[in-house]
Amino acid sequence: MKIAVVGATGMVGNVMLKVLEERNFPLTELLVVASERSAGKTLVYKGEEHTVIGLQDAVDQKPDIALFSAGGSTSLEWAPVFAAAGTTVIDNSSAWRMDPGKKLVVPEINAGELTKEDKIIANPNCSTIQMVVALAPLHKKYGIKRLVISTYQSISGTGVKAVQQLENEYKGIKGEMAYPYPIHRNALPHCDVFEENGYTKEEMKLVNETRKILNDDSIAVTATAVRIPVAGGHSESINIEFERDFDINELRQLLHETDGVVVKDNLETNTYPMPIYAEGKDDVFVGRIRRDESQAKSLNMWVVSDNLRKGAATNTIQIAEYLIKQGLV
Ligand code: A2P
Ligand code: 11C
Repeated sequence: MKIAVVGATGMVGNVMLKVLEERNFPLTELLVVASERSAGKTLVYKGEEHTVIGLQDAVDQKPDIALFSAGGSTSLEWAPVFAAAGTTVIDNSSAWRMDPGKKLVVPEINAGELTKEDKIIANPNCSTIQMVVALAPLHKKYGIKRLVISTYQSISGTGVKAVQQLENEYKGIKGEMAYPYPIHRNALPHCDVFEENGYTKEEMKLVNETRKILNDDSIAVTATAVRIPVAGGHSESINIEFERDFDINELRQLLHETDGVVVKDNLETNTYPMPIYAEGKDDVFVGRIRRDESQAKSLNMWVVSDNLRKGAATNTIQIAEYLIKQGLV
């Protein structure tokens, strides 16, 4: 398998290289791809240096799979070029997610829909992925009617500029701002840009991507996405109203048995998921599982995961692993 990582010098690209190495991904050749700005730079994979190449050079080398994380405009322009050359693209940007002709995949849930004809496959947004991994088995068993979500998102989701802003603020240095306000000692109810309906793009990703992945447009979803000064790992408070009632112990057991989910929920020992423990791990951590006592058939839970791993790099690589295992590339 010849694999290209497009955006290899970026934050997610960097984690992709790390995750490929950790999982001993079955690659025979690795192409690290970035913009002309990075030409000549080298990146290390399994102790070996790889020189960064440009996009056209990568297309010409016809990789079997290209893992893209180089922003939406690069994906819109270049994913079809790779696909036309026979490469299967797995794209981490928002460019193709809601395209009706493209699949939006979380392997634990809907990888079974993939075929050899899928040449551009979309990877969902980080805050959506971690939520649907926990929701999918609950939807199957109890039917989700409505979701009310509040997110507490790490600055790493914004990128290098935001990490730098927080560091500067810690040190009291004036520098470039990724956000319109300080993030240190603050919480910004503002992730990604505002849309005409008063919601942010990040909030609307939670609405639209969730329905597409769970293949159910009848689910009502409303969200508030908040940026907090956490280095890595997104947290989410999720209120779920089900169609059918549940037994809380059975529901808890179902989550225990779900692939990719780790239940961390013991009030006696103050055990609950937190970003400092989720960071660097590939699982989705679920805790504070309890009945919503204000409404019938309703539940509250708290879901945390590393946004750069399961929320981005790991999910993309799991899709690639599935394609290889099923002989779809
Ligand atoms: P470069 O480092 O050369 O700018 P991040 O999301 O952390 O900002 O990273 C974005 C990634 O996408 C980087 O690897 C960046 O490369 C790459 N990238 C951005 N624009 C382009 C482009 N027009 N062509 C190729 N790669 C790009
Ligand atoms: C954030 N979810 O935390 C974003 C980052 O649509 O892929 C990823 C944006 C995207 O701000």
